[in-house]
Amino acid sequence: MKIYFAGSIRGGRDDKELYFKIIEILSKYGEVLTEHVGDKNVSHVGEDGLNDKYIYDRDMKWLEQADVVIAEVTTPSLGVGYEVAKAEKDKKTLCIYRSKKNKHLSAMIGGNDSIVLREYQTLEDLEKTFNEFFTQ
Ligand code: 6IA
Repeated sequence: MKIYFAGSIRGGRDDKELYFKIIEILSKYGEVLTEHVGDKNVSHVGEDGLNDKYIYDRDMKWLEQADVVIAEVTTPSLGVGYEVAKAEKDKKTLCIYRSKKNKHLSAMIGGNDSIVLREYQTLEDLEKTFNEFFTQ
């Protein structure tokens, strides 16, 4: 099982430690192709020394290879939105988010029947969500 995990990079790195923990949980279900998303050393400017064309080509290749795509969409990110739009065409796609006061999820995700959308607050919630998602 190849898993593409998407999370904000230039959209903001507030949740990078959470992404790391999510990737740890996801690793129980398969190979996470995008471990750098949870790398604490990757700042909002991205991965050191890699140019945008290299990153785009590499990530699109991984996205094609992936069996499932899981996106953490609490922090709005153009890149994550783009990846979800590509993935939903032909892959099982799960978007996870934490609802926050005065922050509303994009209707392009919230109103999208092509993806599975699950709200969560704790990692225990996520464990259950992933269990369901991977056993369906
Ligand atoms: O728009 P964002 O940067 O927030 O998009 C984040 C999403 O796009 C993630 O799910 C990644 O898979 C992908 N992505 C975007 N930028 C990068 C990146 N470095 N490194 C790895 N994945 C990325 C950015 C640029 C760097 C050369 C300074």
